[in-house]
Amino acid sequence: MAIRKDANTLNPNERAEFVDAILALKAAGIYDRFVLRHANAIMNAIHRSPAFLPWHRRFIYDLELELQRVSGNPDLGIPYWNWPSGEADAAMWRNDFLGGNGDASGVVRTGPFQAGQWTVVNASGLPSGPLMRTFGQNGFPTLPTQTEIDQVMAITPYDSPPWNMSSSPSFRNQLEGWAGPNLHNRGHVWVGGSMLPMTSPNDPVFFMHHCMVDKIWHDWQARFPNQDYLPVVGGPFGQNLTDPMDSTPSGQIGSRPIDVLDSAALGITYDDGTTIPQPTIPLLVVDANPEQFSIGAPGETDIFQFQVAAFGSHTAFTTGSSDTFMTLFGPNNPAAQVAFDDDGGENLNAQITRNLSAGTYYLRIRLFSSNSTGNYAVGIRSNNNIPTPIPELTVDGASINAAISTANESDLYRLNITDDAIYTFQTYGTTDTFMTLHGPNSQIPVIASNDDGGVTLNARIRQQLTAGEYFLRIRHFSPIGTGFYSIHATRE
Ligand SMILES: [Cu+2]
Repeated sequence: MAIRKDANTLNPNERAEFVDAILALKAAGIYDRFVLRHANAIMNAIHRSPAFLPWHRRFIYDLELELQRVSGNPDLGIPYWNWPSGEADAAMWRNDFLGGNGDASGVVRTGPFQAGQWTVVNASGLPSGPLMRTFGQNGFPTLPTQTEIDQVMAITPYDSPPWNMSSSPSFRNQLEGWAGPNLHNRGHVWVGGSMLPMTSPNDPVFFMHHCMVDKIWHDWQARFPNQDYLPVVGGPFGQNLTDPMDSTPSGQIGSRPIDVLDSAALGITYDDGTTIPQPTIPLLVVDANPEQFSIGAPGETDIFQFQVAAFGSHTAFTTGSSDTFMTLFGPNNPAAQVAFDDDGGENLNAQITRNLSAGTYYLRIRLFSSNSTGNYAVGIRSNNNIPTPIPELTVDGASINAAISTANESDLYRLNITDDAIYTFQTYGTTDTFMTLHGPNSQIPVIASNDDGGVTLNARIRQQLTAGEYFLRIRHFSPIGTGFYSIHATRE
């Protein structure tokens, strides 16, 4: 659990622990890999765009995990540079912490990162001289004030078209500094020197600066729990909620905005006790009358949950005159996107029909335009009153050949277990299958799950089971993947 503190309030031991951990990562070559990850990312993919905040949240979080590892302290958090708490005279610029401003030619000659002890790297990773700082000399003589931070904290929505430096109204754009009082950009420019180019993580203050940016976003999320990351869809590739954020080799699975929206889930806390309260999510009852809700503020998203008791076709829909946009997540995972829709229902209403396994699902509803407000009604209906027969997989019997034929599909199998014994369930073929085992006598409780325990990318679960009815669910590891597989069950 990272505990992130105001950098200007750390005690000498905490300052030494942070500095030693940074120096250890530098000596191991790990620190410079972070510099290159930032320097070699595409400028406009990670700045001047919605992914600015989630990309940098992920970036500093990954460094924090490395700091925790080398220090042996699982609670070590990156300190945040609380801009209003002091300028060149602030405690963080002391000689036992970051060192201070550069000399007349900008060279840092004090503290642990001074010339001769710390060498910066260029975008190719080659040594390129000492750390440089020129406090307040590049057009911004002062740092952001609390009043200016509060002013940006009041802005909604998260972001808006055209999703760039001209977006307005946009919390992201003002926090980044292309509009409004200028928070993030100003910090880089105020420090100057090594903090100006894309290699700016060369100066360890970069991580404290972005920790402050991240804290402001975190506080804003707590203040506006119904304001979601935007765009969900429709923005440039790399900027939408479930896009990979960076097309360079450093941007891989796990680096989507949706993966980092909840900093509490990443184990991050702030010393002033700000945590994001978990709102209670209204429950929609399947086959009940649609319920009325409204989007009262531009950019707002309403979140609902509903329970599917048994596998079958279900339709989530809205009615009314608003142009709604709907995204469905689950089962049992509010971040696992199943489908989204804009105008699949009556007129401009959203509607999603899918075969759903048993479990809890989450529905997020917003208006297509992030600038409008309006009323709508939402409902969930089950389409098959006749239960769909679930294919039975016979232990030590024939394999069943099947396919994941569309994105997000999952196949369900029934197992009739008559003896207490160890059983093995396994897929075969070239598809990267993912398997979950549920039961006994219910499709909901998860007993085991597996991705690649079988041959190559196949899934395999070996489990002791008592007599009863069990269910196996097979999906593709990737939410958009499809392919053929066969499934087989054996008993030991
Ligand atoms: Cu950056």
